[in-house]
Amino acid sequence: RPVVTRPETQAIDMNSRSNTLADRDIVPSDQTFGFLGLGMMGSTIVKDLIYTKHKVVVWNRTIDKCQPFVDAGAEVKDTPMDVVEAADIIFCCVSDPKGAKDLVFGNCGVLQLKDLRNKAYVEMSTIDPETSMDIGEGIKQCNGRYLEAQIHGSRQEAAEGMLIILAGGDRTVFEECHSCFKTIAKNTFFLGTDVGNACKVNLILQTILGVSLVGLAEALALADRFSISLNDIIDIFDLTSMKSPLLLAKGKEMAKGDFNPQQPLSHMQRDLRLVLNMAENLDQSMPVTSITNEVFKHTKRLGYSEHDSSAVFVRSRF
Ligand code: NA7
Repeated sequence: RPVVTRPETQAIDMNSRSNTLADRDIVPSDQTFGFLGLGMMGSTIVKDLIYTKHKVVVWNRTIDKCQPFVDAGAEVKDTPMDVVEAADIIFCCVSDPKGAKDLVFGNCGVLQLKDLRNKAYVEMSTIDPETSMDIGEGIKQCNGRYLEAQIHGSRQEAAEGMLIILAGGDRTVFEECHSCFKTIAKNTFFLGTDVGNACKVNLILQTILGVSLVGLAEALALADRFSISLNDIIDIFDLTSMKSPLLLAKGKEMAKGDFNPQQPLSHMQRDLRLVLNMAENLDQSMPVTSITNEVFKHTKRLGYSEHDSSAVFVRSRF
């Protein structure tokens, strides 16, 4: 088993701005936006929302992470429930379905407020359709409005304001989030009022990504066994009709052994697990995705959870 160094945690640069923001001509909504979860994605999004003059109230489980946002003008609250009390529209962006549910149904969670009239809840954490429906139902039972707004894209794309938003649920909330979505995303899709559809679309896109990465890793590992230069393979790949910006970038990372987490491997494996659960419920056979999931699971066991998904190459080289 190789000795694996954890990737360095990158501090959020509060002064960096995506070049795209200047051209977007954003008129901030005058509503107050709550934000639960200041991980890499949440931080990047909130930083840009503050920059575009949105009123923001934040909370994060590890409270220290809130300070730079308070310094930049946001208000901080002690619990998710307090954020809901102080805001009109509340975004949530945490690691997984369990975390997303805890924040809504748990102690000091969103539903402790009981009456969510005039409040809207927007789930940005990557979750499965069932979790989204449960959250949506809980919010509606307390008279609140619910939108799932899945964010598709890497941390780099978030930093450049180039995410894609896949939304479903309450259309009025979607419209009221317009200036926020315009700040953080290059495209925004409303996929209908049925809660769950946006989660399905996001996970389907993640399936394409996961399977492609494992294929790329195996092919490059074979080249490596033949002592063929990986850079030559990538240069030739770039000339073919198979090339894509993402596969080229990931191929270069694999060749360099640079697994700085743009999309952490643990998130990729979580997504594949959610995809396989969805498929199981439908008796849909997904043999390639199942094997892809096993490959990512094994790479996680080797110590690469927090590295980029491209670290799957390390396992392929064994
Ligand atoms: P990160 O950088 O790993 O951050 C994860 C965030 O989720 C971070 O704020 C965590 O709080 C928070 N978290 C995780 N579990 C919980 C629970 N149980 N309760 C409360 N808060 C929790 O992930 P990213 O920002 O890159 O990604 C976030 C989502 O966006 C993810 O679903 C992606 O697929 C899209 P902490 O700071 O550790 O206290």
